[in-house]
Amino acid sequence: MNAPAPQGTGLTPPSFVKNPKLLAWVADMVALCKPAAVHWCDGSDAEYHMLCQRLVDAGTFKQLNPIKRPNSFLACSDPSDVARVEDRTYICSEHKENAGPTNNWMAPAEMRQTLQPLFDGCMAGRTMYVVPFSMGPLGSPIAHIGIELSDSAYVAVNMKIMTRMGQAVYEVLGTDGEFVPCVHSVGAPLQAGQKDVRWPCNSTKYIVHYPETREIWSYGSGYGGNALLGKKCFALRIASNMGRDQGWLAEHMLILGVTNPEGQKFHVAAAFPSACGKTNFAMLIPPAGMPGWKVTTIGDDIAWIKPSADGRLRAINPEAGYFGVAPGTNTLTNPNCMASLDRDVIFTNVGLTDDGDVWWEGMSEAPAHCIDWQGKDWTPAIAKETGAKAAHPNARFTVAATNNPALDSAWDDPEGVAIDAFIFGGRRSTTVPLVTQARNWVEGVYMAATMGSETTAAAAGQQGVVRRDPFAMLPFMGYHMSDYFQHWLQLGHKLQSGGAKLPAIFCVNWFRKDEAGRFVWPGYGENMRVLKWMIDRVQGKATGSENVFGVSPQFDELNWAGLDFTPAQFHTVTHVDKAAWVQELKLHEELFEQLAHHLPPELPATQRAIAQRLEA
Ligand code: SAT
Ligand code: MN
Repeated sequence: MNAPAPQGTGLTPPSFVKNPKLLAWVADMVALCKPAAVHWCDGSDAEYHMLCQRLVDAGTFKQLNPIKRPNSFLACSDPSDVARVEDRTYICSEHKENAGPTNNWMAPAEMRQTLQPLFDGCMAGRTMYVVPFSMGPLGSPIAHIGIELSDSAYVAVNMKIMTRMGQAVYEVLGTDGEFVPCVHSVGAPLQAGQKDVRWPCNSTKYIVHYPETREIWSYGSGYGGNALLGKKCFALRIASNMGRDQGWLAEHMLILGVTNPEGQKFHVAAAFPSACGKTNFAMLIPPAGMPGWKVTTIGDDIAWIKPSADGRLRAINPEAGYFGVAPGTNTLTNPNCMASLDRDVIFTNVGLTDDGDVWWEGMSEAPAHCIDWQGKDWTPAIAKETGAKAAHPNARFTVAATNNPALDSAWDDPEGVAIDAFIFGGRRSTTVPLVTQARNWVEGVYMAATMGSETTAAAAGQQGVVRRDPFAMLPFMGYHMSDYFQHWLQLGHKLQSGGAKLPAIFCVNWFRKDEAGRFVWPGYGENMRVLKWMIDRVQGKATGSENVFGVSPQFDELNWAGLDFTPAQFHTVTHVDKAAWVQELKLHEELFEQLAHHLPPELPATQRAIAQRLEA
């Protein structure tokens, strides 16, 4: 992935690094990983361009046509390294019980012994990049610093886009600041004279978290959340531990601002599993029938949320860029996103067109020919015959938030934005209504805890199976899931008893299908109609009607201007089918059995109340 590194360069740290703990740790890691050189990233544009050129020279990057897609590159990964590897992801807490039944666990001492021989010499022949980054606005009271050591230049350039990366981080860190150490290797040492491959990786993979010592060790993969350690590893798995200890929340949530025609602004944080349209929702453009409404993006994937002095929950986006799913994105589903991708983008695993641009399924009319993500010829005829895809279903773009035309003016505010509502959504073909509001905080936590979703291509493994995905955090929870439910309940209780008004909690499902298997709700920009109802509820303007599960809108409470959606269709996406819910509650029960140890009693109590309403 890197041109052969000049032996021994960078071993003397630059003068701007003044943190003794950091210097000692890097020295230890150099001794362990034995890189040929060390590059201390300064985060400058010049450095970014130099590293991109290095990746082009190594064959990892292809520079796209500079007229069509200025300053943009395409990387195609090894076909075995295309998504997060959940079965190789570990929470290595001292006690197994603290990882809980939903995480893989190994005792820290045993894991360290396992990793030691893998990391010993793992960077031979390569450069170790020292990547200093801040999750959240530099110096924000909600932000935290990490340092990633990686032997992948691809990781270094992606981290430049995805985080606040560079020399300024060392100033915030000072001589005694705290940082989360993150070690990453693709696990492909180069012997003297050995030719590198385009996408080095290893069939042995470990994504390891030590929650007590707040460390991350990742081996064998160069892809996405496996390798960009600020994202799921730090901002969710490690940060959820910090949040529990320090009284805040690290959530798999987008954050958006929504402004009504009167100019009043509200903020919403919404949790959906990976590849369920979070980026689309965060960049939503209201339909023509709803003039005066405006949605602005604070974040598209992760929220760090802390109670402020006035008892309100304030959220920041710890990231600075978007690592979004490309397939299905187009000027109709997400015009703001398409505009964001005009320039300065790193694409991974999409198709390369004959004029040096990119293409993916669902982007536009198919080109007559392109090179698919595996380097093979692709034509519509080949696709029809073999099912071959130009882009991998988990193909991604990496782009700076500042490219987004709908970026919220407060997206970089160190104080964050005050949250008015939480939304929890899964991908469910049946059972779960379009939108339901919880009657109180406990019921909202119940909704979030029992969320289910059909699995997507964001994780390796079978797709389309319904699994419970509490808070959309199943793959990202850094400790015992039941303790996390308890943390949410406690935080709500504490804020409420302090007199604060808690955010409203809603559960949504954009993905319900009819008997013929077609999506019924149009989704995308039309989701604004549901969002408006939520804002109406927050303002006490809509009555809704109670069902067994919570409060749902009546047909007339949604704004239908410019959309042909019949009461019958509305019924299809909102009705609560009793038999289906009896089944659904059994699945909730299974989850609660799995999580029985530590499970807050409020949750089974809520379930009993729903069961009783179903029987009534
Ligand atoms: O974790 S990734 O960043 O690779 C993608 C996702 O699951 O959302
Ligand atoms: Mn995500």
